[in-house]
Amino acid sequence: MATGQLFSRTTQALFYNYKQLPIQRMLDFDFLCGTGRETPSVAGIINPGAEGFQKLFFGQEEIAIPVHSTIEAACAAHPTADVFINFASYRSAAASSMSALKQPTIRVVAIIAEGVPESDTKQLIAYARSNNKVVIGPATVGGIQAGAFKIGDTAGTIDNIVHCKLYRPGSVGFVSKSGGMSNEMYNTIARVTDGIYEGIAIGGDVFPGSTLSDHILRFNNIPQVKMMVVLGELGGRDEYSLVEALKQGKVNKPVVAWVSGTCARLFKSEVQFGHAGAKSGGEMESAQAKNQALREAGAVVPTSYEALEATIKETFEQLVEEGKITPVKEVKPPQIPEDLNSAIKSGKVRAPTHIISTISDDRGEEPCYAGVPMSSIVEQGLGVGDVISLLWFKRSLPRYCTKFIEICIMLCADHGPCVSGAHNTIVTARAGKDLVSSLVSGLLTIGPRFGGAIDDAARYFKDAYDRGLTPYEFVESMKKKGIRVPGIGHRIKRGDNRDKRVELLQLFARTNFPSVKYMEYAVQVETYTLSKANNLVLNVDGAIGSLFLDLLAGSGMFTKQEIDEIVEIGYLNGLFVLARSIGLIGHTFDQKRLKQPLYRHPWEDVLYTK
Ligand code: Q5B
Repeated sequence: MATGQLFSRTTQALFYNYKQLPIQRMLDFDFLCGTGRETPSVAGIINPGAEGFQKLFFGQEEIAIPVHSTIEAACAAHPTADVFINFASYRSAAASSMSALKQPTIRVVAIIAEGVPESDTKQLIAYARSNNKVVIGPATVGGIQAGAFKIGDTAGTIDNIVHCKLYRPGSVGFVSKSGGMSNEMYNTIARVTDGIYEGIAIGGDVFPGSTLSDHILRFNNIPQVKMMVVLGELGGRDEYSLVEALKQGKVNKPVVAWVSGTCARLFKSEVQFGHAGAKSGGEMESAQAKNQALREAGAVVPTSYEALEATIKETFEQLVEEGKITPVKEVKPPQIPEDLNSAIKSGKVRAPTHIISTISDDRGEEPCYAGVPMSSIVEQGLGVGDVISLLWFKRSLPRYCTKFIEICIMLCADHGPCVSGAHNTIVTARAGKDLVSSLVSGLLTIGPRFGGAIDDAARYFKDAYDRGLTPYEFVESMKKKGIRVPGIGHRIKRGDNRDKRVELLQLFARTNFPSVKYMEYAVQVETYTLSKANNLVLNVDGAIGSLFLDLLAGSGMFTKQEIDEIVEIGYLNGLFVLARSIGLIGHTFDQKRLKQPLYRHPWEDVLYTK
């Protein structure tokens, strides 16, 4: 890199703290710079305590930028990345900047945070000076070398960067205290010259890591920089080191300078402007005194800020006339692909969605279930049966229907530790597995034999009833096909030891349902199967399956087509799955609470045979 150059088209930075937007803006700037900027300007991200990769765009491509948990690890992984862009808060900016300065690979540190303690900044400055390193900031937006490298949010949006022609180098070196004003000046300079070669905002603190004169002296050594523009501000004495440099003849290129804050004299008392350093102290620190001193030292100083643009223009045109500047040839920057989200927002494009959902919406003030806001569910005193009717059936069912759903859930919540589901859950919990593993291991046993016969019971009972089959014809036709009647039969319940749950459901339905024709049909089937074997009772699955058919058909809330669809899709096993989850969770807690050891089935209970 030539003397004075801080950055080049191959400069890469390490970015401290993951901030998606400024990093993406740096990468977008790289792309804007065209083919000269082939590598992304951010080599790695340091996100204390986290490691991995962050996906970002480099032009149209997505790239994965490595994330490191420490500054040391990042520097070791990216030895050619010599700029450290510090987006730490003011609390940790000094410590992290010092760590970065101590890394042999780091040459430039930019500190964005405002409010870094002055004593800490002084230590950073002392360390940087004695180790030949450069600090930009604190309290800075950063800097930019046009067409080569940009720090963080410098120069604002891509539109502004294009507007200010920062995608290619011009002939002007610019340095200011204020980051906000630097954006303004990039515009001004682009209007009246061939543009910026490099721009730096040193930051508004009392003790900036590098000074206006540091950068002017550096620009003076960069052959491509033909003239310089300085924007100082009242407060502090930084501008006087530039005055000294000018007086000593250390600067041999034209310097246009303005110190803002001349209005401070209109105030009766001392005035503190936005920056910590922008405070009108004694006369020497006034904008007027500094402007005068700069003028006397040889800088071109206009009579007001309003005249600054014309002064820059005149100076530039004179250099062109003298043949010292050949204005750069205009190039057309590449178009940055627009982000899909912003393009959609502005109505420029439309994109297909990947998911369609009709049961709930959480985008508003509160989630809605099938259009009913949660607060209304709570205010109306609705229960879990109503929530199920909204989320599964997408409608508010009459109270007797939702009560029936709730009774199903209560009655199926558990049936002791010996059934398939509970057994699996208990074994899993005792194997030291977590709640979800124990729960799903139990749930996975729900199927055609255990608890998951409700849908098939509804399908077969409906088909047989609707086709007018007698119970005899129905059961025998099933037997011929070799299919066990779903909803019939139980391991422990008998004709003389009925399932209480079935009786309770039947009682509720007989009292509340307008019609129980499917249930009565199931009872007739049971009468016939019981004549064959005493365990072939209507079981809880069969009772729920047949009664839900009555609910669907009798409530007047579903069309025939909807009922067929519900039966076809198979909604009703969901009732058992939901209910039994309650019990399986209970069994998991029970085993854990009892600190039960690993389960091993006894040899005596296994028939070993050939
Ligand atoms: N046979 C439930 O069988 C069980 C027949 C049948 C015609 C039938 C069996 C069955 C249909 C599926 C069903 C839900 C496997 C049950 C539940 C939840 C639970 C569980 C709990 C809880 C029981 C003996 C003879 C054989 C068979 C014949 C049996 N079932 N014929 N239709 N449905 N049902 N499942 O006792 O001539 O001797 O060869 O598959 O509805 O899971 O509490 O435990 O809350 O957790 O093992 O209530 O009925 O009878 O297999 O020895 O058969 O009866 O063909 O005839 P078993 P098997 P044959 S509720």
